[in-house]
Amino acid sequence: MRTPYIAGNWKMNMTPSAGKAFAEELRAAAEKAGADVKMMVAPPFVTIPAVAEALKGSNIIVAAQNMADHTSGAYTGEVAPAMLKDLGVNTVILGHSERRSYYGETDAYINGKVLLAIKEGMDVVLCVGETLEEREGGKLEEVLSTQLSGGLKDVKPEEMAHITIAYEPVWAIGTGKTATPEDADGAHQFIRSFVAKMYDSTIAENLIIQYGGSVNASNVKALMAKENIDGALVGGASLSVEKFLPIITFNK
Ligand code: G2H
Repeated sequence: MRTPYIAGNWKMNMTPSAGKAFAEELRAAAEKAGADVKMMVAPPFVTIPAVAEALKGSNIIVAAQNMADHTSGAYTGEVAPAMLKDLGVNTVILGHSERRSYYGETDAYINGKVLLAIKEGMDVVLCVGETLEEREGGKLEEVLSTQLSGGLKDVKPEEMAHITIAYEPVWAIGTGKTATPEDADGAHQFIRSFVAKMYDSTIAENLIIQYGGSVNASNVKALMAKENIDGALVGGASLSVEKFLPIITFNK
């Protein structure tokens, strides 16, 4: 049985004060509703301390949206794993398509961060997904295979318990277009079978695969009903409690 894992990726939204107020409201609403899923929010770096403080002692995980590929030193503008861990942050999203497309992150670069996060004892949400052009060109499986084998290179079988995969078709991100539950499930099934080939069937069966791309209150149930969809990485709809609460309570 895979525990549903619902995450809110705030992207470049929420100042520290807005994030604190939001986190307090979300915590109260989730507790009142008896939300029964693994929950995570990923604020921007500067908003993390305020949110971590507001969520202290709750069952909502605070994650980072990115991380440096080095532990310390002359890397202007970067944030090291130890800095995150000092704030109680032990989870990091890596390889989001916005990082890949706007900031040129390659599979090899992302892999360096994945390996560093694991070495530092952190959990990783590794994002993969194809563009519309790639999907229409019949390249879905090729793209996913490349991103998975590249991103997970040298990750040992026993470390896979620290990895969550988020499948985010680029064409569905922030566009209001969602992959149909069938399309998403097909991609998730491919990811699971690829991981079974890279590792083994037990690791693949235990792997949590989140879907991301315009998830909202109206489509979450149909997506989560699919066999291979174990959670959601939610962007836009994670920015208001009114929109996020129905997602984290989809199973109530
Ligand atoms: C995909 C997702 C969250 P949105 O990027 O990572 O964002 O739900 O706004 O499409």
